[in-house]
Amino acid sequence: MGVLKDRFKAKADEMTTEIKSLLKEHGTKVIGQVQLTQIYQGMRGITKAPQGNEPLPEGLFYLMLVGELPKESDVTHVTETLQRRSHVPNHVFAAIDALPLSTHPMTMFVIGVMALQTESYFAKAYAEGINKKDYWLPTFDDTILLIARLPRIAAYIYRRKYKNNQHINPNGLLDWAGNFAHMLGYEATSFMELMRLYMTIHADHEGGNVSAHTTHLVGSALGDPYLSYAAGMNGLAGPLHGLANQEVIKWIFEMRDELKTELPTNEQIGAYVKKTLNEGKVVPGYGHAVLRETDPRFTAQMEFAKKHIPNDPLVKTVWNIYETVPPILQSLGKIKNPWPNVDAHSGALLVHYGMVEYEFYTVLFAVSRSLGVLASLCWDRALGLPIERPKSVTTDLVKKWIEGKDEIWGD
Ligand code: NMX
Ligand code: MLT
Repeated sequence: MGVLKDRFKAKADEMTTEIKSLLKEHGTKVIGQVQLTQIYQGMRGITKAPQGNEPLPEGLFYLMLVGELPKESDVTHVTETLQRRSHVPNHVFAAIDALPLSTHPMTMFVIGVMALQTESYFAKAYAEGINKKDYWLPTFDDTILLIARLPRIAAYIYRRKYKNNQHINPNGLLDWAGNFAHMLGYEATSFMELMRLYMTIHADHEGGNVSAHTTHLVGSALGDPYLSYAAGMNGLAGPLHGLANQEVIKWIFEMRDELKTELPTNEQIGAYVKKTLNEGKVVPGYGHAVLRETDPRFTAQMEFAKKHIPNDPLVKTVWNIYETVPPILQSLGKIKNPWPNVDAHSGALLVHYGMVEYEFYTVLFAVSRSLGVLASLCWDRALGLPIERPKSVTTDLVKKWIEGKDEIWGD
């Protein structure tokens, strides 16, 4: 872990100095205006983060921690660091085993993470009175251990719930995502490649999405990485966020059942979309709070499918839905982004390789998301970011402010 930790520390020190000097010189500069609609619409559009790219997930993790593209040896170093720390204590499995098999996999997953919280270095160090300038150190150690262990917990849940409790030992020679595929029970090279892509593209999406923001928020109260990540994953389990990936496949399967065809025509899809909307439901996998175009992660998966499985009927249906849905959503006149998001494509790829248990899909998203939200948490601690506490006002106060009778935006 030494090299990664040293490089992270060096970067964090540099950034701390830079931020201090920025604040000293420009601390009172106004960076933008907040409109009333933004407050009522979830505080979006206020911050932006740079985009990443698409290497092995370990490489992306290195990039998010160190801020530089890794060399091959750096990626290998991260892989080996994670491999050496993947042991999960038995009480975590016992906690999962205590739940009925009918429990949703995301509930099992978050309970598994919470059971693992017994291992938190940060919680122990805080109880022993750690100096605040050193918070980042046990946060970093927790982060590495948690990321190393999550695939094992997730695979345990999958094999327990869907494969008669027949578990598969880790393969210490494989990379993080490849080993995850192996423990899930999928040995095909193409599935391992899919897992590497999947784990990379779901890792991060700015800091404002529900799971990242929740992890940051809970971490801002100095919740350790286990508490913070588990909270974030409870956010991911919402159907408008990460659970949308299961909803997409469920929706397509229901459509195929109702229409009694494996490959519905665009006309049939259009009629089914209108029926969904008339029933007051959302079309899962479409729309986004921030993006205003086809999600590049959808396109990355489409490219993967074009290369590996272009004739799969479910994949073709996903592409036909892509042709059909946007004009219908657009015609409603209220949807800001009628294009598909990351969740519109992922399930069809998994089904192709035999992973048909769609209730499990959000757990895959969660394992990947650990890379982004935990790298961010290391940065939060290294920069000494404060507790988050947005001002909260009533609609009565807003009305008085509009009438000029109250001042609500002061300190
Ligand atoms: N189907 C039907 N209605 C929609 C959809 C959709 N796919 N997307 C947005 N709308 C509605 C939305 O419910 C709202 O209706 P109303 O005014 O009646 O409340 C209206 O259009 C305006 O919403 P927007 O401002 O365009 O979208 P918002 O930023 O509020 O929501 C999502 C973004 C992603 C929550 C929304 O597009 C949605 O519910 N999509 C379906 C669920 C989904 O795919 N979520 C996954 C997002 C990606 N992820 O992984 O997290
Ligand atoms: C995500 O990856 O978290 C989704 O795109 C949702 C978002 O960014 O709000």
